[in-house]
Amino acid sequence: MIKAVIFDLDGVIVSTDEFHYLGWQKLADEEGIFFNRTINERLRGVSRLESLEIILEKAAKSYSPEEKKALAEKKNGYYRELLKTLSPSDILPGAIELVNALKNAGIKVAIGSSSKNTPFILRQIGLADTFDAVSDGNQIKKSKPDPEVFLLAASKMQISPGHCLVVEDADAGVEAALNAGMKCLAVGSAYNHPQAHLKANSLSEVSVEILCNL
Ligand code: B16
Ligand code: MG
Repeated sequence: MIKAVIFDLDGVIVSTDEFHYLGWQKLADEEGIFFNRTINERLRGVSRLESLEIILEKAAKSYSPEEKKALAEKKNGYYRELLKTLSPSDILPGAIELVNALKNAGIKVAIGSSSKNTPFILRQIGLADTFDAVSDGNQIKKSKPDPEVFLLAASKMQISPGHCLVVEDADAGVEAALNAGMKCLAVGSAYNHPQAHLKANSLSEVSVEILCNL
């Protein structure tokens, strides 16, 4: 039985994924590194520094740890500028309705995101006080597909992993949910993940009954 639902943030609650892409594309162009949307797909759910490592696979030169840190900070600056434009109208279709329906049914709700910008994003979209727990990139050592971010969310809510369901848009996130021993609803880019327990094109299609009957 599902007692808590843990929502990924980027790509599930709000589409900050395009802003990540624009930030990385700008950085890659400045460095003369080939980058495109196909490579960008590999960055979903992955931490900032791991994302940079994927981009640097195409670099002609090698970068020192200090240079990598500076590049990651530079991209984050571009990304944060774009995040300033976010507002509640950017919440994805069906997300807020599903969160409220779950809360009304007595099911706890949490955020489980790799992003260190999670608190800022939640403030921008007006959901800073909505969730029972927030577990994010500031609080974990290992990013998805490691289960740490979801296990932390479950422990903050005092719900055992077997009673949690994760909503994810990244293959790495679906794998993190499964590694945590949780059920998973795949949306967006993770729609075709073969091991997800359920899939949906949009959260507008998902009801509390569907989730609770998993
Ligand atoms: P930041 P999620 C993830 O968010 C993004 O999908 C991923 O592309 C990004 O690299 C990661 O957050 C870290 O983000 O640079 O803001 O710390 O999907 O786990 O909510
Ligand atoms: Mg995501």
